[in-house]
Amino acid sequence: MIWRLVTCFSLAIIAALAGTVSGQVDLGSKDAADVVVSLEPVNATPPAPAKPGSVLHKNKTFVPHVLAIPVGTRVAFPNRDPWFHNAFSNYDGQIFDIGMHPPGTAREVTFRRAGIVRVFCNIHPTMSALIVVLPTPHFAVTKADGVFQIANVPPGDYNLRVFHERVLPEKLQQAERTVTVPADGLQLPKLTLSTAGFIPAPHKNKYGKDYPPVTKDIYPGQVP
Ligand SMILES: [Cu+2]
Repeated sequence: MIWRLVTCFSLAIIAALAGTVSGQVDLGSKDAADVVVSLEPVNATPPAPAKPGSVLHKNKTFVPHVLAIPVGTRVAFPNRDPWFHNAFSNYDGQIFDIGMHPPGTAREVTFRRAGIVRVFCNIHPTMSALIVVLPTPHFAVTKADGVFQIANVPPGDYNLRVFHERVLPEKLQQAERTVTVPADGLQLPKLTLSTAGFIPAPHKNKYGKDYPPVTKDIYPGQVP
């Protein structure tokens, strides 16, 4: 009982010593959504992830388009459409393929390596998502106004990193910096990123081939 009280007291102290890190990203346009801002502890091992994540298949769209998770997180792919979907990644963040995925069911994948996982559907070429797997539980994804808040950050030194799919890797690297977070949190100066030089490129299907010119939805009972 005493130990339980001591533990509760210790957790209360840790919570009291954790602050909110907030700021805003400027992408040079009205839409500054889907920028992932993360704080990686310089000298501490981050705790294991707790909550599973999810990426829906809905209206032939992955929702959300950008999901940020700590390493080791399980992500479900529930299919909320009346036709089959698929989710796969052939990129080096983590290679996976959940196969033909019927309506009303969910498949799960655990992401065990930090990196950017580019997710596509092998049936619908317009579908894409990004799963940003981070070596830290301290992160946020911006909304359209670019504002972000990372709550419950313990005081200490952190590497601040950013990711956005239309910002070139060298520019993302230039935006990295070390920040010291005090016990009462930190308001960061505006982070300005540029999408200049980005050229969108069509992706291949899971066999590394171009998608067929006409894609057909596959309903339960149909032979793919
Ligand atoms: Cu699909």
